[in-house]
Amino acid sequence: MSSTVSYEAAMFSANDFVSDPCPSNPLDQMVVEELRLPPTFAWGTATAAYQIEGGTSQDGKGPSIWDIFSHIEPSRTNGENGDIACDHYNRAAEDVELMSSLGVDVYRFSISWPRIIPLGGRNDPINEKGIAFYNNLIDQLLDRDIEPVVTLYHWDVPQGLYDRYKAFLNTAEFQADFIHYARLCFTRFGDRVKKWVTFNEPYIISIFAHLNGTLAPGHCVAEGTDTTTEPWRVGHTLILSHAAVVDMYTTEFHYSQKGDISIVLNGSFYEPWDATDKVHRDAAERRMVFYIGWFGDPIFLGQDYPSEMRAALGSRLPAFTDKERRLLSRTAPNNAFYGMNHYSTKYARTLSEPPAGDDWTGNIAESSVNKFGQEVGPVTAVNWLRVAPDGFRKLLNWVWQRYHLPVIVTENGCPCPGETDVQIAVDDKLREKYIGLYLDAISRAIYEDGVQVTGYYAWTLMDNFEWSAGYGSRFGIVHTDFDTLKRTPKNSAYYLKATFARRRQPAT
Ligand code: GBH
Repeated sequence: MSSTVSYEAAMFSANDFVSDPCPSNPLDQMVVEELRLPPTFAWGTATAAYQIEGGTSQDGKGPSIWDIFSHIEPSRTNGENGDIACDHYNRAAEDVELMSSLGVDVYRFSISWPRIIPLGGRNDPINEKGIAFYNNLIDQLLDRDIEPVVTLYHWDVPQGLYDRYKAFLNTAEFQADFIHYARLCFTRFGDRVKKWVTFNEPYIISIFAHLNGTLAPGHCVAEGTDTTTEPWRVGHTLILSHAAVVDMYTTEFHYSQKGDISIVLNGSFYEPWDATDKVHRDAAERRMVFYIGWFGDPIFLGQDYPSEMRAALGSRLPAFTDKERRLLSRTAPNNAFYGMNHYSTKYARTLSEPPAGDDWTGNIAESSVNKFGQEVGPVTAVNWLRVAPDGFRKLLNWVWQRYHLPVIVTENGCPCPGETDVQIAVDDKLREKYIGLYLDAISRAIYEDGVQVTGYYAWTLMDNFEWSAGYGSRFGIVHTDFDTLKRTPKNSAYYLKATFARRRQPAT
């Protein structure tokens, strides 16, 4: 592997860059080489139901926790909500056409659970109109030779289940309802859908929704919830519900449908805040174990939680029963791929004083600047997202060495400054460069490091409802005008089409 890129020239702050990019900023020194990718490598775009669909109570859809979260206290979502979003529910045909014109191989989308089971539970009525929407979408994609990759859960649990038993906080009830919902999806869509993702980003569901409270349902200390144990209970529920659905797919559907199923884990790569000091090197490693190993070890290795977590969290971390351990060891080999959502790299440092009662990191602080004042990479339109392709390559290696599964990059992308204005948005050189560099990192991981990486899905097809940032942060390769709902491809969309054509040429 190549040595760590250093960004000593990074003299600007986030704000300087946004308003007045420095002509000699280190981004200029990062050069896209357009390295080759395998001819079979698949590229696509990704979205999530609540972020794009709108039609929030159309045709019998029930409310999800996001409908309620964004309406009860709009300050939590920049005063905005997903009532209309991109109105994809009424414009799916146009969006499929758009993807077809961009030449995507794959479209990763999520199903809105309350659209097809409005109240969510295993004894609740099914909404055939919701099912018809996804049937049409899948058929339209296949008509255009676009492979549907379907996420069962991207953060929008039916409010009905939250009201009944607090959703993820009740492991047995949630697992039973999720199995029922997943079985309905496999039965109705599995003849045509051959790649399934159970959950998008269990870490975010556990920590951001049940500890920080920045995402729905917004549990946090201020709301009076027990943040010392809730996130770990939620994580436990997610792991066991994933495993139960993999088991069910394997025994009931795989022989006839022959699809692949897995989960999507997100995570940054962590560099030590001071690479000369072992305590900080250990901290960087420990941060990834607490972030990724938390879910990856039980799900992909069929093991208990990482020992570092057991040691640090004690009884805050639930125990797996013998029966649950058998489920995990039975299902681990059936995870067909590792779904990786990845955006950026951070520094990790050990804290000298352990923080108060509910530390969830393994006693670590994160930052974008290291001990020596070096930035981990040039900033994009958001401070947490730095351009750091070497970290991406290292994370691909880390995941490959730990889990030995082919990786699909199920999300990657960035927002650029000033993108509300369509004129500025279309000229998205920063995104183009970010994508170009990250694809080079994949090429190096494949050809120089021997990591299996089989696909890349750009996050996201079009600017959409970016959760707590509302419509304020734009990750699309297509610009969305939220007044007229007009879609305008940005240059990065055409770049993706062109670069994959160049990179995937068979060797001569
Ligand atoms: C993904 O999550 C989601 O799957 C997708 O829906 C979303 O639109 C996309 O990212 C873009 O954000 O301010 O330092 O606390 C990525 C997980 C969680 C990463 C929130 C950034 C904020 C970092 N994200 N996190 S910080």
